[in-house]
Amino acid sequence: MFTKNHIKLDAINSTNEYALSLQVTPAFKEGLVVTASYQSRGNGQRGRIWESNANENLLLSVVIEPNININKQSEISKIVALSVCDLLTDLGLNPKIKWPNDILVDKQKIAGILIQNKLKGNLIIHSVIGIGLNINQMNFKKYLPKATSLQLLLNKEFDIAKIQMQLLSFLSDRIKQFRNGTSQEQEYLCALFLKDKPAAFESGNQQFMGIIKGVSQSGKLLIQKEDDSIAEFENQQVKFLF
Ligand code: BT5
Repeated sequence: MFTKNHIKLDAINSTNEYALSLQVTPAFKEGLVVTASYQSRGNGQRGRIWESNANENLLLSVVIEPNININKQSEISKIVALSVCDLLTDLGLNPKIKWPNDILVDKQKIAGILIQNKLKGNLIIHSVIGIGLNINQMNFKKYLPKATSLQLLLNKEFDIAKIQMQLLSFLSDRIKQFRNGTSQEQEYLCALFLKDKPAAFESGNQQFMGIIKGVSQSGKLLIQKEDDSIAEFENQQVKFLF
């Protein structure tokens, strides 16, 4: 799926932005892969920035044509997160998905995902899936959660192009499974960070204890509160205190 149409850039503001800028061209179609050795302003969620040393990490955007209703958009982020977990598990790590879009190993962030959808009515016709995966970088700023990389965890240097190929292969497998109707919900729940564990959260300046039970169809985080009621949270409405 991601084999024919690959644009390799040395430096760019953001691979997602670059892919989106191709919307007016025939290149913007399912299978397009854009990678860069360096991003001058990599995008995170909501104006946040993804920082990465040049030539040390994977900075990747791919385009797919989901043709699914917008109310199913969280399905896309689930399969993308699972594909990153597939790669990390294959390398012998034990990754977790911190809802909605962080991939953690040992409570440290090794990858971030940014999905930007293009709609026609209620239909997602294109998704630009951006993945930043820390591979060989050894020093990071003090983020919360703390950042880590494959090399920090596994004490060896990795071939970025090879990791990229493996990740794209896991991602296309996950997309195929999704399209043939195979449920990946159980695997997602198993990989969900803090699922079924009492933990502290904050919402609207109030701290509370709760237990993550899952993610709703519409992508909201489901937390069981101390009175056993289940509360639903949108992205940004709840903070993990760990
Ligand atoms: C994300 O946002 O985690 C999504 C990051 C997606 C980056 C990829 S790179 C290729 C593609 N092209 C783009 O322009 N973007 C995508 P968010 O959850 O908002 O997390 C951003 C936060 O993570 C920052 O505010 C920092 O606190 C932290 N951070 C920044 N760089 C990091 C890194 N390399 N490793 C770990 N944490 C980092």
